[in-house]
Amino acid sequence: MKTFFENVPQIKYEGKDSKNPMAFKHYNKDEVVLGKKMSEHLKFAMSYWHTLCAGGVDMFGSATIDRNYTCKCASPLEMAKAKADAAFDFMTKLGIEYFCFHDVDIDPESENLAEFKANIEEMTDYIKGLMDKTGIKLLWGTANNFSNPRYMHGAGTSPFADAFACAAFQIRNGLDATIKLGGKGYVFWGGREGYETLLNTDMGLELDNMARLMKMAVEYGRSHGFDGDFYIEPKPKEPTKHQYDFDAATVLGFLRKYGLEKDFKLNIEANHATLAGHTFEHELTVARINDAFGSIDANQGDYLLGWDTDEFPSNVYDATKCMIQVIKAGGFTNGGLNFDAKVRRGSYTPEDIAYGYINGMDTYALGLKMAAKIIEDGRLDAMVSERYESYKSGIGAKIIAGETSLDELADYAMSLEKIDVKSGRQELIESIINNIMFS
Ligand code: XUL
Ligand code: CO
Repeated sequence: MKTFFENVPQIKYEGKDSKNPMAFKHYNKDEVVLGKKMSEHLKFAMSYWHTLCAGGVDMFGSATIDRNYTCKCASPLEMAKAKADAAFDFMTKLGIEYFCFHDVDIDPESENLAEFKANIEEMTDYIKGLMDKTGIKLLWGTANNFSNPRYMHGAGTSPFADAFACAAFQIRNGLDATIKLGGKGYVFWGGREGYETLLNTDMGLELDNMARLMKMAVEYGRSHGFDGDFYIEPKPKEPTKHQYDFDAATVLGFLRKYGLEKDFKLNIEANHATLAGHTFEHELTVARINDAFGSIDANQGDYLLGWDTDEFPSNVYDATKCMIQVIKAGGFTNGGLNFDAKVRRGSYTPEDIAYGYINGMDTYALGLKMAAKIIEDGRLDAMVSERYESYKSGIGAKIIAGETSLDELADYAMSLEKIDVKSGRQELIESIINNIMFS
């Protein structure tokens, strides 16, 4: 029988000189980098929604990608099962060990909530069978609390309690599914948790309610055996004008205000970082230094467009800077690297999806190798450490130890004949990085 990814062969590592488009040039899963296999460092995951569901619809045009996984005459559940077969076929061919999903990605949605719940139970049974057969694992699950019209004003932050209750229903399903499939993560991405105008919005109540819903989710999850991490995935805007989970720093403030920081970590997405006016590296650093680094949604935006283009990552510099942060954070524990990325609308064949993943995985394999080279070289870390040398002795050491006062510092400043402030050496550092990467 014809299968969706029939033109995608088993993808093997052939090395950097290979010209085979259906082969990895850099991702060699068993190769050891900094004492760990590449596959363990990277923990690649497939996003079910972009890979199996997105049809290429945009504001000006309809779907370009055929998403019929079996005869169009099939029932919604038969279609969902055929889609799951295609998903596991694709992951097996690419050697991707994890996947991530929203409830509605795997499950024919129904306005009859009892039927919706029954469908997800049937589909998770089916997917569990595929997981057992292939050894592929669930990285994280989530609920799509943003597409259905009932969430037009938000879900956990909706002014309408009925919509809030529906969000709770979907989160319970999402958690049940995640627990059943052994997932170690559950994501909250607040797609419509924000506002269009403050003129009709009670921001205080909406944020309190969002926290209430998250607390209920934690209580439910923990009492039903979920021992993984809850994640918030920051994003500043789109679809709403302003989203409450604006960026990593904003989310940390929210988690701490409501006492949620023990259960929640951050899922940092590259394109969301750039939409917030930050680099991906910045958001990862904020998460890391606050012990909140959890997982990654890997993709990239377009420098000229102000929305979430979710392109497959191909920028090796960004991947390198990302992997430096991942390594410094001690690597992934429950999290991993989910390709929240889609092919362009004009790249409408199943093979294009494979090319996207192959290049995305190769980009991160290169990023990992480059990050390891930069760390092993040691020059960058040494320069950073030297830059803060003044805090290792004298008055600087007293500042760090909390053993000085404003009075003592002011008198010290007045006694200085020469103020010691050195060059930042940015240009030199950038040339050293190029030298390490391309030597
Ligand atoms: C949307 C986005 C989501 C989340 C999961 O921008 O990134 O797909 O990753 O809901
Ligand atoms: Co995402």
